[in-house]
Amino acid sequence: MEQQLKELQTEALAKAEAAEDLKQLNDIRVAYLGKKGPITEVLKGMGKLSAEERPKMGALANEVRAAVASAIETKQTALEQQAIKKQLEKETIDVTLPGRPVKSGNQHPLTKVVEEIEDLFISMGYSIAEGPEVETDYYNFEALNLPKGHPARDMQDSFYITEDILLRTHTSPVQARTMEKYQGQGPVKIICPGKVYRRDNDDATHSHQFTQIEGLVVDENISMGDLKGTLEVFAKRLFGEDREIRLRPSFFPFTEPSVEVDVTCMCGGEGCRICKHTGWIEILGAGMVHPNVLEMAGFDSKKYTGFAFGMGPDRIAMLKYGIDDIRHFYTNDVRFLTQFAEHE
Ligand code: FA5
Repeated sequence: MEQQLKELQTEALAKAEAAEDLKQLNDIRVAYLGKKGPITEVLKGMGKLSAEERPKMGALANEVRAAVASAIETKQTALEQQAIKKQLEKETIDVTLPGRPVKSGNQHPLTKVVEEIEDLFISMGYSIAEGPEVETDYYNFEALNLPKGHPARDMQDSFYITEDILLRTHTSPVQARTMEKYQGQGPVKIICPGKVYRRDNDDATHSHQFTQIEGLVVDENISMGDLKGTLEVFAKRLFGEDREIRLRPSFFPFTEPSVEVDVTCMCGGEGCRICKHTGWIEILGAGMVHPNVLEMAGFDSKKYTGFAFGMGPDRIAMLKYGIDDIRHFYTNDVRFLTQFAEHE
């Protein structure tokens, strides 16, 4: 029996040592130390031993169990450490590898142009005002000297929500709202950028939704000369020092006199497809604030005068970047948009 136990020990230790993974090792543990294992089997024969030998064999059996258990435990620790090492090796980070570039978006060309125009006017002392895109008929038309039924309403085909509420057709209602807030006290010097909506048929230069930037200055002694000087600075800073502007008589019910403002084309005045061979490109509408508009907003039109202008940054961006179709701004093709990334 002693011989059998020692052989079992040698055999179990060798197998434990040779185990390649934790599963094999556990199988060995179950096989040798389990209730139905060979050591228990050997001990079943103890009954045949003399009273002297029995405790000796019992002690030996315990020693063998302890030796096998200890060998298995040692091997288990070794296998576990090996597994951790393998895992760590697999997860090693090579800090010398070059990083993968992160694809980041970029500013929309229209946002760029709007922000550039905003910065330009802020540098001239203007502040920014905002108003709602869903507007009342009163602010969009009536407060701008365009009562119901006025034929000039036809100049701006509108999306009505109810009889009195519509999507604003221009940023001019912010003029009226801002003047009201000032309660008849000048000076007012603001620009208001924002989205506007018209029932225009979409084509290369018209969109049913587009951007406008309104400008308004109200103070004592404001003249047409101030308007012209301001727009000249604006055009030269935005398009280049070599550009000129010209004012053509026009009509808006909320300004008197009214003008349309053209800037010399990038062709240098020789004439090209973009300026339709005239050498000039229209960029905005403007004029002296109509006395009726001043009065409706609570300003004394004998004391105060003002000028206002409204430009379309979509068309300005088209000119600045040489874009031939306004619809590119709204279809948002990534190939088009990424051309305006800062680093390019
Ligand atoms: C107006 O909207 C006036 N409120 C401007 C104004 C303000 C005049 C203050 C006087 C005083 P107009 O309808 O011309 O004016 O539009 C102004 C600019 O918006 C145009 O010069 C053009 O650049 C742009 N615009 C007009 N319709 C469209 C359209 N469908 N798509 C893109 N841009 C447009």
